[in-house]
Amino acid sequence: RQLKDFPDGFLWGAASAAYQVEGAWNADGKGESVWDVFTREPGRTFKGSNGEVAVDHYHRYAEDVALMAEMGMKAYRFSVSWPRIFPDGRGTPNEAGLAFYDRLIDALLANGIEPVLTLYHWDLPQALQAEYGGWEDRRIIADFAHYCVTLFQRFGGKVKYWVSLNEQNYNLTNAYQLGTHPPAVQDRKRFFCANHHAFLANATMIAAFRQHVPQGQIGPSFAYSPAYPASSAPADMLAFENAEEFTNYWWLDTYCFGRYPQAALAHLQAAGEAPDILPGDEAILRNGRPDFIGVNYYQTLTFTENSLDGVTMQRINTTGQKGTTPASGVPGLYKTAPNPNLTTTNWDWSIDPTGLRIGLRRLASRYALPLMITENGLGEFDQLEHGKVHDSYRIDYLRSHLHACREAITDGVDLIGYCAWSFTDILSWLNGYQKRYGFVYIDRDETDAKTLQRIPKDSFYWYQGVIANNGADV
Ligand code: GCO
Repeated sequence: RQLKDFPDGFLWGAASAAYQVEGAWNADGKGESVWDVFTREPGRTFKGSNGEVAVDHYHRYAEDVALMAEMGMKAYRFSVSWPRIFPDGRGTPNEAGLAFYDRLIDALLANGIEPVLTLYHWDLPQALQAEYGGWEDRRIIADFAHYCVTLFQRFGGKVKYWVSLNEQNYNLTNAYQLGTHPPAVQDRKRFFCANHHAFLANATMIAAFRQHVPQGQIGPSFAYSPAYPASSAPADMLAFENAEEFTNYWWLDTYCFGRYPQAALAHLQAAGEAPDILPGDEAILRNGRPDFIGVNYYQTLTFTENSLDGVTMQRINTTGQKGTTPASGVPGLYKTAPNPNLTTTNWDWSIDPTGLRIGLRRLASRYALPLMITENGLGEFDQLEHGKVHDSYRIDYLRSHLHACREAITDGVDLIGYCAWSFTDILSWLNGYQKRYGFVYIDRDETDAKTLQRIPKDSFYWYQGVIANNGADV
């Protein structure tokens, strides 16, 4: 069987997020985000690392865009910092904040790089968290829409691809179940309510996007870990079905069909954990169908049955010590199990390129939408040796996943782009700089910003070649 080529105009890219790269945490009128406040609390992050400087992309964006151009990148996915635009979360926009993104977007366009703009990558204005609890209050819907419409009006003429919410599933699971992201709550009812408001905010903003940017494309980025059953035993198959509904379709069905998956909703209603759904909410959700699904793919997860008094949600591995991640699950429904067929990264994430092909096929047939890989990559301890980083492990990882993309395209999946995570090394939210993902090494660590010099890794030159021949060799 002949593998299909990547389509013409395929968006070969790489990605970042404002908090993880920009630094300049209080420059030019920027307000505080929840992460600025959270990282000041002792013990929240590895060695107390924070985004005050990060990799100083705010001041070095021109140098970074020049490296993107050298690499031949066709797309750059970045996020806008909401508190840079609205220091208090709402009101009158901060012109200096908007001007920064004008400069960045214009530099990208001047180099033939398509901007892919993420509206929300977790850096909620602290003012809104303090005033009404952020995502836990319905006032967030109007405030988020106001922020988004401000960006639609300002950038709608030059940005075609927009990502609505980044990894709502992962971020809010950390924020309201694991207690590892702000506001560090552990309460399932509050978790589902915060998600419900995020869904309403997402759909409301997408409806506004239709008016303001009619020629644009918008979709969420979802942290997608396709589920596998640990065995073909019916109890494991049922656990797998439960996990698909609770860990994937809860978000994807709601984004794409405007309704919650039925078995999961019935279970939550019986448990008293369902979100408060008001009259009119369903109509709002149905009006927010995206144009594409952004897929953040790192791994598959394998599930087995879980007893009623069994395993609950567990903290994730933030140490990079292999084999330390405990099983995690919901009693009576499912829990994770090791997959003996797969190797893992130092953070215990399974390495599964075939799982990417399977996942892309599942999404394409269930939702009948184009797909864009908005993140995929390998977080590892990198070593700078004599001014070089020989990251052959990253090249292997990326090559095998791009091959899986090509196979998925041959399977008929409408895949429009691939944004590797990440372009430069970036601040990991919880892991500091020990877990690096970039094509470009940054000379700094958690406590010392050092020179912040940009040093292309071996993977940089490899990806440059992939882009130059449109992926013909993967
Ligand atoms: C980390 C994470 C992030 C996420 C990204 C999700 O180490 O902090 O891996 O980099 O992948 O922000 O969208």
